[in-house]
Amino acid sequence: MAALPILTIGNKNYSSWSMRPWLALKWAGIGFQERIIPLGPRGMGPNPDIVAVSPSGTVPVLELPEGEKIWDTLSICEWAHEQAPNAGLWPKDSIARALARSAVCEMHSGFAAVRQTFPMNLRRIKVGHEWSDTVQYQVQRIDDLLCGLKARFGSAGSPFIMGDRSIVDAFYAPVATRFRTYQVPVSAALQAWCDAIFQDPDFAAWDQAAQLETWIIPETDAA
Ligand SMILES: N[C@@H](CCC(=O)N[C@@H](CS)C(=O)NCC(=O)O)C(=O)O
Repeated sequence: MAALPILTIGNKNYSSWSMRPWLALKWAGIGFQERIIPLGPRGMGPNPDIVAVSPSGTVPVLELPEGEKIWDTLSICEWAHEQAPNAGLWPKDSIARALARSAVCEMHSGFAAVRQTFPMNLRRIKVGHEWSDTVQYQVQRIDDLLCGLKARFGSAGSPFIMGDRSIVDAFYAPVATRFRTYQVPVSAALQAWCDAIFQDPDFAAWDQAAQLETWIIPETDAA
């Protein structure tokens, strides 16, 4: 059997960047092995176990059988699309694809307030969490962005943003879990998309594994 690429990820409970390419690879039907390196508390400095396998010192990183390493979430998703161009990770229409990429890049380089105030923590439900106007503005932006794309480019029979399960869904799936964890109210349309993510079998497998992990980052659990 041909050697498989190895995706190194952080704890499934906490590592939002790791979840994204893991979903994209699953959705594209690309076989891979998985290696988990538990993340330490924030501010601890470079993790030597991650530095040993990842040029950027961050996870996720995908190591191809010939030894090449792809060390960024979006690059791994792009590689997955190139391996399986008919899987629907990007839409076929060029305008739809350009706007889908814009949404993905907006998450890749933005929404810092949402990410900081709502650290991903799949095992947790926190009632009474508070957030700033800036965070609320970003929550509304995410709601408008995803629902607007779905209204324009979604398909009637599918709950996903661009019709097929795409890199947009993969990039925003961790946000759906943040809204669940911190009980953030969203529009009915966005909630329907969040519920579709939670019911997706690949997401559910990740979530279940996260629930069973025993590593704990106390700082994130206390946030
Ligand atoms: N821009 C990077 C960000 C990846 C990232 O920040 N990963 C975090 C975990 S979610 C990490 O590896 N942190 C290093 C550490 O916790 O030691 C990407 O898109 O892959």
